[in-house]
Amino acid sequence: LNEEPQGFVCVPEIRVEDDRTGLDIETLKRAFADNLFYIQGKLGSMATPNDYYMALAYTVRDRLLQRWLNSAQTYLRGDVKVVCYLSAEFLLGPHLGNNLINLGIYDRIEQAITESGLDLQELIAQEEEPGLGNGGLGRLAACYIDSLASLEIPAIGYGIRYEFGIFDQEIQDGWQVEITDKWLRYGNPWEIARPEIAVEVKLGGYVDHYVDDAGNYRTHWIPDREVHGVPYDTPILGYRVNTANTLRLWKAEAPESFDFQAFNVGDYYGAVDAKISSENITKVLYPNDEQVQGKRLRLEQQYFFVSCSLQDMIRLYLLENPNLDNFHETFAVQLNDTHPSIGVPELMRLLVDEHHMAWEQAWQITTHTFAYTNHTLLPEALEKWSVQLFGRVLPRHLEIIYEINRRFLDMVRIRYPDNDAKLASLSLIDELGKKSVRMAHLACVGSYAINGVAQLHTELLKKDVLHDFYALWPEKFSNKTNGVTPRRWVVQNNPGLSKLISRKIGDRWITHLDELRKLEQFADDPQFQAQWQQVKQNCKHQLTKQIKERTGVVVDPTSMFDIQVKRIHEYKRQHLNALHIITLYNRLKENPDLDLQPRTFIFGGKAAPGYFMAKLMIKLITSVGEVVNNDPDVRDRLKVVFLPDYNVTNSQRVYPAADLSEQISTAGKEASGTGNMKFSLNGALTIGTLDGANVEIREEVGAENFFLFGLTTPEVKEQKANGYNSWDVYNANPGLKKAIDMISCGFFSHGDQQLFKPLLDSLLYDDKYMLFADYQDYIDCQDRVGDAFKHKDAWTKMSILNTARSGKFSSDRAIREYCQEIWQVEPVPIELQEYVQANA
Ligand code: B1N
Repeated sequence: LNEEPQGFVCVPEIRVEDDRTGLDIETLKRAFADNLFYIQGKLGSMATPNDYYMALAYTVRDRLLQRWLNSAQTYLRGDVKVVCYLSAEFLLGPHLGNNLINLGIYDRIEQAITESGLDLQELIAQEEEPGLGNGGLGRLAACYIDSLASLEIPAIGYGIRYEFGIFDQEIQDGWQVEITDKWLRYGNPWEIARPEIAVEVKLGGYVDHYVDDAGNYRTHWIPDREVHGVPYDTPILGYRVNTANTLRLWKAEAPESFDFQAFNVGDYYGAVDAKISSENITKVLYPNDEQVQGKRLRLEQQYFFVSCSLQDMIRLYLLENPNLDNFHETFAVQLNDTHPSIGVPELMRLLVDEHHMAWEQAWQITTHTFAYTNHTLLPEALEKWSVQLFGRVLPRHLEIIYEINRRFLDMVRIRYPDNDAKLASLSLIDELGKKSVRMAHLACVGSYAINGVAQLHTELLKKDVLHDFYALWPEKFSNKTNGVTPRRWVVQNNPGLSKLISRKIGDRWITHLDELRKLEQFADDPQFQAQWQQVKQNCKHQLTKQIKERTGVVVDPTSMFDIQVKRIHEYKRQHLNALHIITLYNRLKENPDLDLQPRTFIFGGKAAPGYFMAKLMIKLITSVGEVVNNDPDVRDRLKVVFLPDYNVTNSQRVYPAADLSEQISTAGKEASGTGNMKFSLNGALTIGTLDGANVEIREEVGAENFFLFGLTTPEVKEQKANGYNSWDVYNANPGLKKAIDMISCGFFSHGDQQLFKPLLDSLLYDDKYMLFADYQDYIDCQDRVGDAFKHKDAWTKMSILNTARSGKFSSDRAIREYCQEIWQVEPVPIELQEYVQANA
């Protein structure tokens, strides 16, 4: 035993685990070099920046694993309640920077990397972000899993591992062009595949009903297809805690048995086709934000990930319990919109058909398991599936839905005797026109809690879209105003501001965002104001550089940065913003010596590929930019920039640099918004309507620190009822008329009078989103913004107060409310034991 093999050096004071878990700089450097060699298979002389990134990512992942395994072991104890967040989208953004911050080793890694002769920022920039979501809804899921871990709540995020996430956007000739997002091209160091716990998912076919030998009614679903669901796990580390939860994303694969069967009958190509068609299910994210298309593959995606997830929960539960009687006491399952609402009949099927539970008991469990968050009131976003399609993909679930509906409507009949209208309006089945399943109704009936995502939105849900359900079960309804994680959206994306804040009030604000209030006392302090301005100015310089690199446009970093970044949608009204730009441009043309506050208008956002009007809005913005940016009369006082490929990575550079945040949707249309919160936290002032969470932001920061304009929700309704006519508004408002006429006569389109006609026609003859009704008020309000910006100190004070008073919009606050009022879960702190088992 004492004999040393030749050539090996034994250094007993260095234990094996130090290289994997150690946090001192020398260990980190050694681990990094080791991973470069043994995982990437590269020497420093041949390594690419991506090799270095991968080596660093694995170095960080090693340090997560210890926390992750400790967390998983703790949760397997029987008495822990676990939140399962079911979402078709998780818009995570890059992991590396975030994990360094949450682990608390950012500075050390920076030093280790620098001492290795490399640049940390460059390595961080190598990461392809997992863009597994469209916009706010998917990003909310990502913020919520960060907060769950940071609050030490046992949680699993369940979703889909799309091979292609949201497309990359290029701008060519002013138009959006979509490029496939091959985010997995160079591998994903953050995930671990778990093929050993794959599950089977059935699709299609028919249902057999029979009586078994013991006289029980049984159901047998004979599918025409089966798909394998393979979980890929990503650890989600909380901020400065040992909790590392799991994000479990499912990938569809062909089951080998199917290939084999086909092989036996000689149909090799048939088997290959079946394999391809199985794997299609998780190929690509549907790039539609708030617009459903009713496509079969989308239904298959939803069912696939929900079935995998519920089967996984049942498997975990049965590791510790003899039967499923108290399933709902271990799992609280949140439905992120109706996309996973097929979970209601699926849990019923699993309990009744597969585990032979009586319907009544299964229904008790199901309705004590699920809670449902609604994210939109837009009629075109409410999911409905044609009964015919539904029956073809999920024949057994259609039967179960009919049975749930039969029992539900019996109850409604007792509550509202002789009221066919009530039955029709509450039914899970829409019988008008093409019969369809209403997924929001299914979610309401199958859940014990229903919530909206901002106060106004929840009130509108109760008054309009879900009014009949509210009348039936008022106790199920509550509001949970959205929030964003201060780790990514302040600490990471705005280190300058974070350091300034922490110097003044300490760093507890990072986990207790309300403490930002302590900044209020410095809002008038000239020295603090100067530091505050300096931070903002630095951020604007950085964005200026980015803009130059990515668009070629040179902007003035001392001009007001007026920013609208979000999905492109008519209800979000980016074209109202464009009309303001044209109006200012016309003023300058009429009076070239006008004393106008210089502004840089920055837009970013993707349009759904099939949403022609949204794509035309992008073309309008870029076309206006082309004219304005190149007109010598403007003398650089106005610049218009369309930042291509707006995503999490790019957005992190945008929020810190904003002076003005554009939140200008038609009142009553934006459920909450979360970008509005990120801007305000980073010290931007908002120009906004009384819509979504804008209402609450204004309440918090104070009306005097918020630029309000526009119709209210009741006023929108009233004007529409009174025969609102945008044509009349256009004719009565010379400024508006001039702007519209210029677009119409081809001023921004090299004389082409047809190009923007569809957009203009919809404004002139319909104006569903009341742009013209809000135009003048918006312009007047913008004039007040321009004046206010001239007074630097007063503006800075408002900026400080916006940050100081935005603590409410932390996702930690939101998640605490969900935990206490919906999920009934408590924190479970994780003790860090060294993973000695591995060496034992
Ligand atoms: O959800 C966000 C809110 O802050 C936004 O106001 C809201 O617009 C957004 C179907 C959606 N609602 N509905 C969607 C996304 C994809 C899809 O296929 C609907 N997104 C929202 C977070 O609450």
